Amino acid sequence: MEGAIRLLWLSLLCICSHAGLPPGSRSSSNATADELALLYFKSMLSSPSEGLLASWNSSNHFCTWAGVSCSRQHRERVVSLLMNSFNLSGRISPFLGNLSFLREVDLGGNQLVGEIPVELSHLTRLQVLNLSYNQLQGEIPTEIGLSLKKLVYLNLDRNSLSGEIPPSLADLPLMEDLTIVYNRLSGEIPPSLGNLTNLRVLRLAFNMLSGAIPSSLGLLPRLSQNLLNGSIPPDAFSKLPYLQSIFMDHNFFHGPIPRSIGSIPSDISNLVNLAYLDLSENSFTGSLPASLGRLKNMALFYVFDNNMSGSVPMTLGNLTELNYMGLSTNSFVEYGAGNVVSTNGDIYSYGILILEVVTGKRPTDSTFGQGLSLREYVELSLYNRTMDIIGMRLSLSLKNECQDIDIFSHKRKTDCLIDLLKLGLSCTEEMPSSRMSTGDIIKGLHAIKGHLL
Ligand SMILES: *[C@@H]1O[C@H](CO)[C@@H](O)[C@H](O)[C@H]1NC(C)=O
Ligand SMILES: *[C@@H]1O[C@H](CO)[C@@H](O)[C@H](O)[C@H]1NC(C)=O
Ligand SMILES: *[C@@H]1O[C@H](CO)[C@@H](O)[C@H](O)[C@H]1NC(C)=O
Ligand SMILES: *[C@@H]1O[C@H](CO)[C@@H](O)[C@H](O)[C@H]1NC(C)=O
Ligand SMILES: *[C@@H]1O[C@H](CO)[C@@H](O)[C@H](O)[C@H]1NC(C)=O
Ligand SMILES: *[C@@H]1O[C@H](CO)[C@@H](O)[C@H](O)[C@H]1NC(C)=O
Ligand SMILES: *[C@@H]1O[C@H](CO)[C@@H](O)[C@H](O)[C@H]1NC(C)=O
Ligand SMILES: *[C@@H]1O[C@H](CO)[C@@H](O)[C@H](O)[C@H]1NC(C)=O
Ligand SMILES: *[C@@H]1O[C@H](CO)[C@@H](O)[C@H](O)[C@H]1NC(C)=O
Ligand SMILES: CC(=O)N[C@H]1CO[C@H](CO)[C@@H](O)[C@@H]1O
Repeated sequence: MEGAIRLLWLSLLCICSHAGLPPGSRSSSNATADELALLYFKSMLSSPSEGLLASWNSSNHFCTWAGVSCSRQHRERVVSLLMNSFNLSGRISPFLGNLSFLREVDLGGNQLVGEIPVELSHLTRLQVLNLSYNQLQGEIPTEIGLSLKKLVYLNLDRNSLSGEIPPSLADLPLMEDLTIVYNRLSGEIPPSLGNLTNLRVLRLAFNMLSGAIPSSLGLLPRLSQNLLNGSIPPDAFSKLPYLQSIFMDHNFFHGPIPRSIGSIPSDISNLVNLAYLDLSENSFTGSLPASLGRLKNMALFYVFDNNMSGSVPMTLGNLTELNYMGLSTNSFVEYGAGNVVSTNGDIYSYGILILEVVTGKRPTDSTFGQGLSLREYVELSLYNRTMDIIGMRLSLSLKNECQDIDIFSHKRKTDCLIDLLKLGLSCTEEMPSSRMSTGDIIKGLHAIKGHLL
């Protein structure tokens, strides 16, 4: 019965729409243009037992309707429509495009179907558009890029959008966050996206994108799990001062890691914000650039499952924020124990790296005559000569701090260094099976960091 009434009601809506009057509106001379547009917008939606849409009725001013906010200066003009997770189903009405003062539209997390109406491109004041987590289909209207010049945030995540990424999206100079993960986009990434110099987040993973990466593309954050292949252009990451994460894992990228990932002019420090660099499970070759050591904020660095070689640069020891590092399944030269390649070797290298960073010595250091290895040196001196084995640089900074900071903090730091050395020792056990697992290393590092804070 209810279904039948709904059907009748819907067909009535259609008739009304054709007549130019939205359902439930007062006589059009009374309703403002924005109220009418909202009523048209509502007429194409439904929500279980009306839900939050129940408040969209004529006994309340439309500026008080759930999700609607109006401008303070222009009283009858709607500036934001925040209806995330309102349980809305139905389609997005083209009349939404009449709400020309809108700055923010969030319809994410509903069950909307149909296409993105091209009329949204009339919303020239729009800064935020969130249509993610719906079931929208069709192409991304090119007009969005041509007209919405103020757009800063565009999220179309988890829909069923198809076609290519419109190159016009590169004409949105203020864009900071562009997310179109989990759709059915195909074709290549438009080279022009490299012009979005304010872009912090570009997420295009889980689509059907293909082709090589255009050399003009200045950044490639979070490009994980696309069907992308090609080598990364040498200057790929050079001009993106705000870039925080690069996820390019699970693709078909090959060739050397671009030098520009780590090439930061000492004063400008291009990628100084980079915290996550995941290049794992590709086919990268070549060695790790020493300049990676300049990415001071790096917390995660994964290059496992590639085909890289050479030695792991000492400079990685400069990455004081680094909590996660994955180097396994490459052909890196190991220090000390021959050149056996294995996942355990990865842990060994990491352990040696820890010992190197803390002691400030290399395994080849002349201190280790008579067959004494770096590991043995640390093992022998760990408890009674800690300050001797802690490297010059670290120990200087500890001593300096000792002068102005309380002694407990100094002791805590020394204890942490001892813990770190123990971790290094455990990772460099002769028998691979006695070495720590990656999980335990991470736990250990977290515990150490916890002590320091
Ligand atoms: C419609 O407008 C007229 C005058 O323009 C006013 O008298 C009347 O109260 C309004 N009706 C409603 C429902 O706002
Ligand atoms: C109109 O909205 C108000 C506020 O949410 C609500 O209390 C009232 O029941 C609604 N009226 C109708 C006819 O749905
Ligand atoms: C959405 O629907 C679910 C189940 O139908 C309900 O639990 C939830 O409260 C609804 N949310 C809103 C915002 O109406
Ligand atoms: C409102 O939107 C409809 C549908 O896009 C359009 O036909 C109409 O011209 C618009 N009205 C105004 C005043 O912009
Ligand atoms: C956009 O919508 C998604 C899905 O509901 C939500 O997770 C996300 O936080 C929203 N973005 C913003 C900026 O509110
Ligand atoms: C980037 O912008 C400049 C100037 O706006 C333009 O000349 C150039 O063609 C654009 N690059 C791409 C790849 O679209
Ligand atoms: C890795 O590199 C070696 C030597 O360059 C080559 O023979 C091998 O096929 C490569 N493996 C993969 C998986 O690319
Ligand atoms: C980074 O580490 C290397 C080798 O450990 C060292 O020579 C260099 O001075 C360090 N750079 C900075 C900026 O700390
Ligand atoms: C203290 O260091 C000496 C070498 O200087 C070493 O022989 C001795 O075993 C160490 N003691 C402990 C308890 O590790
Ligand atoms: C593995 C893969 O997808 N390879 C493709 C890389 O791109 C070239 C040209 O675009 C294709 O020919 C390959 O098949």
